[in-house]
Amino acid sequence: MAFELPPLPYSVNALAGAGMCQETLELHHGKHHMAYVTALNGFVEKNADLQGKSLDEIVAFSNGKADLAGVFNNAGQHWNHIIFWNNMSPTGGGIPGKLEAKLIEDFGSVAAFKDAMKTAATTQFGSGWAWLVLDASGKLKAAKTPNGSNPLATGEGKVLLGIDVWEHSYYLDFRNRRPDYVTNWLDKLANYEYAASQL
Ligand code: MN3
Repeated sequence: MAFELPPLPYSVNALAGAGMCQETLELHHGKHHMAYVTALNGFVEKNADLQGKSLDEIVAFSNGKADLAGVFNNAGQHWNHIIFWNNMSPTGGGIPGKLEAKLIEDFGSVAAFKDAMKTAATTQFGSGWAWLVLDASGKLKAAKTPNGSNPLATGEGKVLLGIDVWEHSYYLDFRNRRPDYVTNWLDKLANYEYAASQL
């Protein structure tokens, strides 16, 4: 069965008041994410090794294989964007008590957590992602990956939040100011209810 573009969990103009305009979402979801899904389905159609595998299995199978780099990039980006849409909310920014306590325990404070995420996001050179993950020892930490990679591929832990720092995610709203996009994302767009549900 072919992979499909999931619908956004909110309307296409729902995040405009929180710093992500309708045009950004239309292009990012309807064009960029759609292109990853279309490319992935094209690879699966031509490669029997990929057929019948789940998205997670395709990411794992193609990870590190030079001849499957295109498969990995597009499968990874499909996986990453499914999380990304669920990681945002028109009423984002509020941190549930359970998650807040864990952030304070592992980062020292909510401000230190946000600083760690901003550092990961702004030091990712070029395109990629910043992540909040729960590592194997049960500790929350900030991580970053280039291009279409993710913590599923690197084994860095279970994802609670992923911030897309490809320019297509912020250029219409914040131009070249990635730090401002990330600060706004953490303060106004982040769906911490979703993150807490993954604990
Ligand atoms: Mn993107």
